[in-house]
Amino acid sequence: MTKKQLNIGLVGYGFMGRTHSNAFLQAGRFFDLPFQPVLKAVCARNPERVQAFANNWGYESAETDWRKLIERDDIDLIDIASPNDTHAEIAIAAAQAGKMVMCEKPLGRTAEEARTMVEAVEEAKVPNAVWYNYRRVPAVTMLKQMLDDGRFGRIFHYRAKFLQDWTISQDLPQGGEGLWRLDVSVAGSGVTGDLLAHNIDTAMWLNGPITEVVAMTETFIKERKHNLTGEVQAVGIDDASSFLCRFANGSLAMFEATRYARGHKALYTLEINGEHCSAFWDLHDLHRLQYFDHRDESIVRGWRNVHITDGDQPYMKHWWVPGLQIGYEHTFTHQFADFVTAVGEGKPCPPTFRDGLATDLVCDAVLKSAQTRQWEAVGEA
Ligand code: SOE
Repeated sequence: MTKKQLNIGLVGYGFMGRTHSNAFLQAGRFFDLPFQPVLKAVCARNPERVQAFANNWGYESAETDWRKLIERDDIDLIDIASPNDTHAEIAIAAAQAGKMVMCEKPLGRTAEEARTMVEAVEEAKVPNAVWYNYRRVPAVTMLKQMLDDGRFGRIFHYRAKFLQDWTISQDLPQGGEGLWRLDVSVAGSGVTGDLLAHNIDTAMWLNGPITEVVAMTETFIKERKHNLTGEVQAVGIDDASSFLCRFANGSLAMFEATRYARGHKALYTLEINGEHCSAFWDLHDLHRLQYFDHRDESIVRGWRNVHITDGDQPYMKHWWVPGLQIGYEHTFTHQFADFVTAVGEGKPCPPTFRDGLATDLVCDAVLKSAQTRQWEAVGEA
């Protein structure tokens, strides 16, 4: 029997447009989905380049105006992979047109913006999700299962960081394609919304809500030439952002993100310490979970280095044979496969827009605390 189609309209063809397109192509090949994903159209402003992207990835058509994409009757799902300042307008229009919506992180540039997006998808009752892909690294998903099983007992500490080094040069301009992450009017914030948001999303998924934060941020390079105006302009983003916080479950945490950690390209690590167990995970070694269980027999007690490639570990039965690894791109495939499966079952697929709002609320509290130099409460999603 041929499956009903799920017709996708992608907005944006940068790095994230590629990760999402790859997921759309792979998900139905490796997972038994209730619908057949179809790459119906891709939309971006430059007509030649959007057509070239469509040809390369197999999109049936190309558009240059996202409003026209949303008006099309043959599109079921709008996927937003364009810069942060476009998320809200596109998502709200898509929801109002009755389309399912998936959106790159962070959901909004601010929690206020994110809330308008939540209201739109919830009012329209359309399936929605935010691409916080790191939840779907098999080792991270397995850690979630182990925590939910209660193995760790009471949780005392959580620790996470995300370090990069690509903005250290004073000569790097801000703004425009590829560099909009440095332009605060487009991005909303710097590493807080771009990197810490990943840490926060995973942390709240694993360990529950964050209730209050105290933070510090720094902008190391205060002025950069703007690619669009050609003028040297003040830099409004945070280059580094660190915070302490409390979770609702009583545990304490430390988070740190920067783009000024020479030698680190995408060093996302997390650690959780509970009454019985601890675990540590590192994106640069993403298929491994370091795990310690104090209840092990004392003479052999120690850190286990678990290689997550076996069929009974999350997602792995869909891939190769035990022992063979998968990578970064698979996290997007997992998220899309889960999303399509949930649509088939009429269930939400976390992280939903409301979960994305919860992360934006923590980001807002972090940025506020860095200004006030006080503890700040996190608002309710
Ligand atoms: C920034 O360099 C970036 O590409 C983020 O925008 C992504 O969300 C992160 O996964 C990798 O780093």
